[in-house]
Amino acid sequence: MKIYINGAFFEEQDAKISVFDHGLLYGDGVFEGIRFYSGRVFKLEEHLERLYDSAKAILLTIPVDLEQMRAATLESIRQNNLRDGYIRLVVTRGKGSLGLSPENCAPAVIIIADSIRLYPREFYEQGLVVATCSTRRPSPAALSPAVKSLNYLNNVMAKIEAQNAGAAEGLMLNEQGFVAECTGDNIFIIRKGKIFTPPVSAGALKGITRAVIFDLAAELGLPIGEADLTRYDIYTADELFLTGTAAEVVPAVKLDRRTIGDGKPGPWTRRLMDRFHELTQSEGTPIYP
Ligand code: PXG
Repeated sequence: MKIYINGAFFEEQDAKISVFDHGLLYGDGVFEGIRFYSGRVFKLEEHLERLYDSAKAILLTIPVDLEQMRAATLESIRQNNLRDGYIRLVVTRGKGSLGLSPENCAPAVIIIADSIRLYPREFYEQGLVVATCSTRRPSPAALSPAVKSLNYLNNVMAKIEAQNAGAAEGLMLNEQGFVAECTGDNIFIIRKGKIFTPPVSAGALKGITRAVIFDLAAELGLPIGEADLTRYDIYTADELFLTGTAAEVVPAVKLDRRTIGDGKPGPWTRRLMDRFHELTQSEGTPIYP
């Protein structure tokens, strides 16, 4: 595997960053996870835009411009001869001194292009089991949930909680007790022919896959909107599904031992999954000329 660090490619065993990197010391940095399908990168521009927006929000100057980042991303996939997989873009505050201040740091850009370990097929056919975590999403006053930062400890704790509860995913609430999202995925319910998802102000990441669902709902004539949701709204929904770059669109059939709808992936969820799959196979930025 060839990994990009600051303009050069390294074999995995030589792809190293400093122990003084503030990404390691403080989780100070931002990242993106991007998928590519059949030789095309899905929603590349949206991911790049979010990366630069996240960096701007934390006063991190990415040392390459967006065009160079796009070129380096595509080159990372080509260097590894991949047509289907996952790319992780990471920008850390870089090597500095011990101490929180980033003033002497030199930001580092890391690009890892890899094949992807997919969720088991039965998750898509039978639906996931979800459990509510006691770990809450941090308040937007602490750190905007729109920033995709390297600080994922909160999500990691929630993921462990979900696994300990025997669930594949964990539902995270915000400080007010409204639904925010899952540990690495956005959440949607369908009730009486309408789709709802929490607003970013409730602690949800502005997911790229989430935005695709808004487009697909419009295309299918399915009314969609943002709403503050409680666990009750999920327990009593007709359908439930999660979205994320890694998970794509995945149905969920249980939350906290309550069966959602009839306990099977719902008809609208299936249509959205099918259309999403078609989109991933028909659009995207070409990797190879
Ligand atoms: N919420 C959070 C907190 C995320 O990290 C999403 C929602 C979905 O957003 P996109 O843009 O991908 O539709 C994410 C992103 C993992 C993993 O291992 C998942 C993400 C990030 C890092 C790791 O499952 N998802």
